[in-house]
Amino acid sequence: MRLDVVSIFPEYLAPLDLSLIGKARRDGLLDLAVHDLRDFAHDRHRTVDDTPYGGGAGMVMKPGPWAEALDHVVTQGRSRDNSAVDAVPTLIIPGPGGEPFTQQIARELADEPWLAFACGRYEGIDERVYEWAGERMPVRVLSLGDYVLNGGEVAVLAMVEAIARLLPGVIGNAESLIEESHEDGLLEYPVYTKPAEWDGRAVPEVLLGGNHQAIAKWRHEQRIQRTAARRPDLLPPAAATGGLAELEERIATPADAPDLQVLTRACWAPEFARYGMFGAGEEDLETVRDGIQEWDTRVWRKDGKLLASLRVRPHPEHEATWQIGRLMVAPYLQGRGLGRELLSYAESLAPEDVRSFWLNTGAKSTENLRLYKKAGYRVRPGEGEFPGTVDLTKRRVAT
Ligand code: JD8
Repeated sequence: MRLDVVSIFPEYLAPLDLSLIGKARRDGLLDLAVHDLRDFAHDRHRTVDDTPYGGGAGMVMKPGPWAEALDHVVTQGRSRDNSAVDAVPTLIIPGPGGEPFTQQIARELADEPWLAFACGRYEGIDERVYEWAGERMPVRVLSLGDYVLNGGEVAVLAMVEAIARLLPGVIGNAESLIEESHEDGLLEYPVYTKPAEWDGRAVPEVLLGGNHQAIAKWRHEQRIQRTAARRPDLLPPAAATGGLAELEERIATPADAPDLQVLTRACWAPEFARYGMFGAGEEDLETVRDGIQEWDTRVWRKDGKLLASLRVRPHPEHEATWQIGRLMVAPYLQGRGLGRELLSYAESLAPEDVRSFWLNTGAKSTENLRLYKKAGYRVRPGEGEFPGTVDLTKRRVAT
């Protein structure tokens, strides 16, 4: 990735020579150039600012030097090897009034081959520079947060670090990128290291037990609790306020098949990790559509996003038996009781003549098995409907 930064304080960007970003530059993963705006002001005092039209405090940055500096960035960037003759950077102009910079935007910009950053100072840059640049390259005005800085440099330092660390090879083990705050909408879990006892304070027992499933479950719950406590705004409505009632329920149609396929794969991924087989997650779109035809399939959405689903039907081989399947909750919503709600709702859809309920799940799907047993289901002896699975049944209690 090529990065260009223009500032009247180029030394402000010196921290980008350090640490992982500095190493990425030395390893050729990042081609970063910093330009001094004053090099493009040709009067004796290399003036880059002047008084604001309409009066008021402070000074405004002149358009001329900016246009010349950005022209230079484009020309110099195009002169680099294997650069297209008409290549242009995406220009990022930090400003307190800009679109909030987020992890999502960092991910988007990390896919760009060339970024340029314009660091303003004083009261800001003459507005005509934004228009001029917008006629030549994509321009995004981004804000670091709802507070006022003296210039764009600090914002550029933060944005470059947030973007560059997502580039392949910059962070040692990319694995660690997955469970970070804001990566999947949840804050990170608490971390501990030796000694196990410090200042009379112990490390949580579960972390010392080596049971990776239990550790994963504890960490996921910690992330939910922290997010609910510190950033409830990050939690989707259902999680924040509770329950399916917050979501729009509909009977699924073939149009839901693509989203259902995605949700199924997301929910079956852990199964894949356990069994090395994807089960339902391998279904192609046609099979998903057939499923929607053959079963009464329900979907729950919020702002159009598919967050949960289930399907039910009279069991084709067992008399007066209600078959329940594909109880699915979006991974980042799991652990909040929605699965329990889906199960009881699936049972409530059973016609009067049903006398028992039928489920199937992975023989090693501990969370699912715990949920179903808690709801009164018993595992039927022997292998279930599919290899590596078990069937569970429960007698219907007359209500
Ligand atoms: C660029 C000039 C200073 C801002 C008069 C103070 C970003 N989250 C953020 N807060 N502040 C900035 C930011 C501030 C800047 C410039 C970014 C260029 N200033 C101005 C308007 C009020 N002074 C920012 N990203």
